[in-house]
Amino acid sequence: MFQATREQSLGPVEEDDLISGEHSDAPRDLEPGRVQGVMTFAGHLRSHLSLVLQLLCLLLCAVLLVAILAQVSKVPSCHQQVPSKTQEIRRDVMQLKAGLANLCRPCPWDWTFFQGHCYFFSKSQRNWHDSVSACQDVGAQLVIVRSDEEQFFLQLNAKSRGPTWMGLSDLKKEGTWHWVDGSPLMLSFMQYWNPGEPNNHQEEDCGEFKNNGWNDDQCSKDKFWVCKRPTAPCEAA
Ligand code: MAN
Ligand code: CA
Repeated sequence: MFQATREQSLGPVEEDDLISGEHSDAPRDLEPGRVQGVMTFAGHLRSHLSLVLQLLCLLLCAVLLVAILAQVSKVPSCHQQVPSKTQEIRRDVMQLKAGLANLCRPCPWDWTFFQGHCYFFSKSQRNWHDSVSACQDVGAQLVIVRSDEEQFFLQLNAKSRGPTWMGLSDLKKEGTWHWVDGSPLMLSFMQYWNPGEPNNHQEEDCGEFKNNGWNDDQCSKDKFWVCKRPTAPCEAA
């Protein structure tokens, strides 16, 4: 219907003209690509060349756009990298802390932990004064007994090792016993002397763990010794 209407108003129009919407008054025989009113392949190509070129151009633009987008997505963004680096560092710090916590001990190697303190039981023997110095050299004291539990723990260890010096003497005044920190021996601890001790037999001014209790002996004798020091807790920074 539409075609018929146009043919009537505009005169005979080639089918291609109707499709392309073009209509020229130039003689048909002069148009290149048109032989005896029939459009050849070259003619088709020529008439659609600009459309093909436009499509090619569009395609090229699309390819270029995709290529640019692909490149841009590969470039690391500052906003993405900084937090990921920070997270990496945080993770490393957490791992190091966990490793440190595993290594962390309340007492040094070769020391024994008991009720919040560290104890060093010597393997060699020294006189009482050298034992006091040995403990001071490692930031400790020749042991001062503060509780019944501690006494039991120390006595048991000394019994298995042999006679062991403690930080107790009456060097300043015969018969008045003091610990190495200057504090007096409490009456409640007198129960730990072995039966008949302290007897000051041949001038005995230094205290030791011997068998099941305490004894006074000559300070010049070489014996094992026990050092005591506070624990060194690992700081959780
Ligand atoms: C015995 C007792 C003790 C004394 C020691 C000294 O065991 O006489 O009182 O201290 O010998 O070796
Ligand atoms: Ca004695």
